[in-house]
Amino acid sequence: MDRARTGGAIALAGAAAIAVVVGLASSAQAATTLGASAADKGRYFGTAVAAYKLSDATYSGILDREFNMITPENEMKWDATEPTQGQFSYGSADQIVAHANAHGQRMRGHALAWYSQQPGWAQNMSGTALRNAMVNHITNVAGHYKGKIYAWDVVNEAFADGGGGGRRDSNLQRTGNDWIEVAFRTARAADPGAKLCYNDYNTDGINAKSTAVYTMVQDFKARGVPIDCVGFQSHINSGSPLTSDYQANLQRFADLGVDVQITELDIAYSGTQQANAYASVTKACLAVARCTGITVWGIRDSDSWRSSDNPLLFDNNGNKKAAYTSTLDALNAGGTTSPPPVSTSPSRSASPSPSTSPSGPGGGQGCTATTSVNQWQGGFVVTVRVTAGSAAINAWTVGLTLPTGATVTGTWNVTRSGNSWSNVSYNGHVNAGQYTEFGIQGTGTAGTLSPTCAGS
Ligand code: G2I
Repeated sequence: MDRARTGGAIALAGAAAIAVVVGLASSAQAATTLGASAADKGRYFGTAVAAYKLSDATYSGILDREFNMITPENEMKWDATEPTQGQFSYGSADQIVAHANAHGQRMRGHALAWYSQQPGWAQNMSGTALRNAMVNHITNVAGHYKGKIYAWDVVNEAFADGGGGGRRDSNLQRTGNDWIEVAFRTARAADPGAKLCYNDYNTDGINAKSTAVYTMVQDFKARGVPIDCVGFQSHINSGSPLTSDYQANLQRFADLGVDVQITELDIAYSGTQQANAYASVTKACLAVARCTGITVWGIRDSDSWRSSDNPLLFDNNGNKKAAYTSTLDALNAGGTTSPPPVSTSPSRSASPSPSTSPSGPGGGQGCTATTSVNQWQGGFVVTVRVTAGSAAINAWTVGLTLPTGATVTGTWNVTRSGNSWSNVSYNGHVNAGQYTEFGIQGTGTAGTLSPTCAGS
């Protein structure tokens, strides 16, 4: 990586972005925020958000500076979204989604089916009535947010703690062991573009509980149950410590053909021990190609569900802690030396900076595109994967022609112009050898596709 390269774009108020070419001696330049650094590695860095805190300027200031993925801490749970059966209430969750849209952040949805935080009416249900209520809930909530969610925690915390390796008892579990796969199939039908995750805690090392989840994922993949990702909450504390097999555990799940994500990270250690543990978790994610991102469970220590443990990256006043610095350093150190992304600055423009690479065309800035098709009677979803070549790219366009009779009804993570499909603001930058994905939903038959890719 000894090429000079293009510098950043400066957005002028109300005017088009102009590219400023800056010759850099080296392409390595440390990113200064968690989100930008993670994006530089083809990943995201997110946090849990409470809607009622968005009006707190310190809170939202840190949120919008540092994080490019948001999980609603409570606002998308069953008790919040369907307090009365059949009557849906999306106000607080919509507020968070609107904030994310306004600030170029993506959304993780949390959580469609869970034994906890059920509304009272569901807690009192059982059998077929509860099963039907769960399906109706997932259909409505995932449908309401269709196209707006990067990944859903479809099922949360369904396995028992301890050595038994079995399912947790709950009213949902008592509707029949297939409730989890029914939840995933229902979510896929409601929002075919969202990644569908299973999410749990105390599964952060190789143990009986994580192995039980592993066995389920293996079975789902073998039988074609739609599962795309596994979330590892990673609520680390002395009773549930960070273990040396953390990375190996992520890797064994990734090897099953699912993405893995750290979904609710907080670490109830202090000082250097906490900083080191955050760095270890970050390095583990960066070392696993299919670990697509890290989410911490809150911003300041005072925002934490267990605030007395001070388990987060910012102190009560919003100052960066040692754990913040170690996390950012680990992000910056991980992976290859690639340029800071054009797509993650707070003043991002809607389109990527024009490419004016001094190395010119053919300077190794290529990409390849591959497709996978999920076809059913009358409809399809095409997932297109854009993989950068031997150098990072900052923008891409895929050429893809669908057969006559196929009609596009929805897309995600992409902007379309006829048969040209180009990156959106947050996914133009793809590190060397890394990939990003976009989706096309349609009616008719997708057939055999021959995509081309141009990167710059
Ligand atoms: O418990 C930590 C997390 C474990 N994994 C699943 C997550 O969804 C869970 O998050 C926590 C939230 O951080 C808390 O904020 O889930 C708790 C509920 O299980 C949340 O606490 C609840 C309180 O228990 C309620 O009394 C309160 O009404 O927050 C609610 C909204 O503020």
